[in-house]
Amino acid sequence: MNSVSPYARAIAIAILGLLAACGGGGGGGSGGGGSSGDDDGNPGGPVQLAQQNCSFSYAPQKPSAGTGADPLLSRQWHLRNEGQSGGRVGEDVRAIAAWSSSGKGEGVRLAIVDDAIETLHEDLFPNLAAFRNYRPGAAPDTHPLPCGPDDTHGTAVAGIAAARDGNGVGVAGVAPRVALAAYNALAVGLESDVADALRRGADVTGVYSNSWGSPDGTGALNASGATFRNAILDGVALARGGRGAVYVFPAGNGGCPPSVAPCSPDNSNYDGYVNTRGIVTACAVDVDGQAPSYAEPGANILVCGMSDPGTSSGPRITTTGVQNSYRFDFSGTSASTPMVSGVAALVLQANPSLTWRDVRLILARSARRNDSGDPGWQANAAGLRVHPYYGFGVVDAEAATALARSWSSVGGSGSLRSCSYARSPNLTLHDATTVSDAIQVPADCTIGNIEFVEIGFSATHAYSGDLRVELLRSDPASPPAVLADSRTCRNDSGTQISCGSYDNWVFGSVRNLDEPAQGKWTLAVSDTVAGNEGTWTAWSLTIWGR
Ligand SMILES: [Ca+2]
Ligand SMILES: [Ca+2]
Ligand SMILES: [Ca+2]
Repeated sequence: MNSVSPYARAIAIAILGLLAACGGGGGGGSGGGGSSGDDDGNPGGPVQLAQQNCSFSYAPQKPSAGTGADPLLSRQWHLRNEGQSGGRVGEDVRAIAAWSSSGKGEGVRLAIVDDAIETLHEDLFPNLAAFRNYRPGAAPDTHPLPCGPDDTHGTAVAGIAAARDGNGVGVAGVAPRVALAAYNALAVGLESDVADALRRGADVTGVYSNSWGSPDGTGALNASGATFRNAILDGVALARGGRGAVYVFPAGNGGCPPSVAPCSPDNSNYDGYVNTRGIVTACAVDVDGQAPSYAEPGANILVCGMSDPGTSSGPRITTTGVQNSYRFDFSGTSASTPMVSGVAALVLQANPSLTWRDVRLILARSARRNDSGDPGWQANAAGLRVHPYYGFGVVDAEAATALARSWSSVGGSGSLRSCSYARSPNLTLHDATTVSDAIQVPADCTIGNIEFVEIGFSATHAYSGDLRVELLRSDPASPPAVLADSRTCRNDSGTQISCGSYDNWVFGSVRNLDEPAQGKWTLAVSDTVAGNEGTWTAWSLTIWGR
């Protein structure tokens, strides 16, 4: 069993802040961590509660769905921003516009993979289709209910994607009639629990929304395990009868606000979960359409949702809270990720025949260019504008569902092609110098439309944080992709730590979307910090597309 715990659990802690020990129920048995079969909870059956040693208690009753307007809908500026919370009118994900023209997610299943989710919440239960509890001591078919006030993250995430609309209470999710699956996979923090949840119900699940990742804000590389990556690759290849599931992950909250010094900035590509091929990596923008103070750049970032600015002022996100409550303070890329997931569900409702690759392309091509005057926006060789913090922009549910209805499928995993190359330059990395090495992709790589690029990188170095790594294309010309930047890595106490080792570290990039593969690809590596040198031993380039 791969030990996932430092990553999965700390992710939830770091991105959301509040995943503290919940007591784990009684006895610490292992009954809830199994991965046997498809024994998802059945919302139609009797309510089974397994709360032990918890400060929260629940009535074993199922809330009924009422009718009427959602009283907090007007506070959900992220669905339709009319300036009600300040900021720029129109900085939103166009969800309400999409509902009237397309639908609300009916017929699509969306799974939330998180900590405990209050499945008996009045605004979640009406959409509940399945649930599973991975908490020790809890039988697998009991509701994954929060145990105490530190256990609030999953409930907030679930409401953003999938709270019921038109039921006379609370809020509305981005896809408010989607079928919700609630998986409490971070209860223990085992990668095997996460992988189980990411495979669960795969025959009928369109979207898996994940608001967790590696520990944030250290600047260090954190690898994912093969158990995780295989779950993703199997899911895109095999789920939904071979059309594949859409896996959405957050870019992370490990950026550096100007007020923080010293700071160890993350790049989203240092997180081996969220830079995995096959997933949609979601960034966040604030009510003004600008990057929050916690934003991480990353060549792997595809599209953004809305969230808070990361400062004390500025609106946050309104969603469901624990103990049948509502909250107005949810934040980070944990909030923007379920918005992107909700839009993906609306896209699948608009056209259920779409594959996971189609959905990625539709989200990117229909995204809205926020913060449009920012010089970070640059056109790639296919003419698509892309930004290091925003990917292709903010998801636009109305434009995405419209594009989905007329989309011709590019196929699923079975028709995805790749070309792969490797080099062993063995170049010395001296201080204050840049060395580069090129791969000439020949014409026999016939990929005309790139969908994803993986760059493997190996170097021996006394302090890997000294290195800046950039991927360059000159023919055809494309803006450079910064894969890693020089930084000092630190732990939570501010003590300098290792940034990790580049032992075939795989960076991901979407920045070359729709470009042809053929041509010259150059990797440039700089050591920008005095002291500590090393050797660039090897690199590889794998181009995926059609
Ligand atoms: Ca509601
Ligand atoms: Ca991060
Ligand atoms: Ca150095």
